[in-house]
Amino acid sequence: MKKLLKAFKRCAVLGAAALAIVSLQPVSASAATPPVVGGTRAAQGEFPFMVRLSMGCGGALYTQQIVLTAAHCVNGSGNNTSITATAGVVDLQSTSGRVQVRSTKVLQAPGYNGTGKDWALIKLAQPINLPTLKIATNSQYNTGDFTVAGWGAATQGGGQQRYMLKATVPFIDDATCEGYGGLYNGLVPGEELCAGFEEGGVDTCQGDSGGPMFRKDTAGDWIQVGIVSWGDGCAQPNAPGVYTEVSAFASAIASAAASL
Ligand code: 4AZ
Repeated sequence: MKKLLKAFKRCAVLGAAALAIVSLQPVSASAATPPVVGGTRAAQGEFPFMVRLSMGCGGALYTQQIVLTAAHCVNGSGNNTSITATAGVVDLQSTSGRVQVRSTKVLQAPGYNGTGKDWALIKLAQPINLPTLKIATNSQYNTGDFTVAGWGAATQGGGQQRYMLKATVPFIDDATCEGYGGLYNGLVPGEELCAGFEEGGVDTCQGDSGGPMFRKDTAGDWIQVGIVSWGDGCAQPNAPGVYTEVSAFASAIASAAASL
């Protein structure tokens, strides 16, 4: 089980590395029916905190100089100048407004072993002058409808995307999620949140990993409640997306960021 999950995640990152994107994800219900498009294009500037990472993952600006992403998107902790973060654009090929900054350090979640704790921080060489995304510090926003966004595959097994896609996915409670069985028996309820539609059709996918799942808070500001982590394929029925439960790690993330 753990091995399966790890293999899946590793595969996701390697696959994405070729083109480097994350995606939201429509999938055909069957060969005979038209594709269900679960994602739509994000507008330029709509999610200014979104980051595309060169290994083929997503992320979000936790501060202007620190990106919050998934632990399975990085190799470990320490000095690391090999990652490029791209921000400021929905079109990765547009040079207008695009900001690209290298990493200096990576901090993978303490205790990460492939199950749960799927978060990591990447320190950038320079701050990026764009809005940051605040993170949930308690469970009050861990239900409802969530927004997901990224440049990952738009169909299961498909290519990475040039333009950022977005979608809305509803919360699924832990018991329902574990009830899907298979890989979902490996859910870590205190550390992971599930979201998606029982019927499938809308989901995150390969290359969206590390990107944020977010919603509005009572002040009307975006707040990050999840990090794209894993799933059994993409947008299949009874196989929702699984997200790192950010509120469970808010203190650890803040301490780690202060140490970078
Ligand atoms: C991935 O491979 C991946 N459907 C991300 C999200 C989901 C599945 C796979 C959820 O990066």
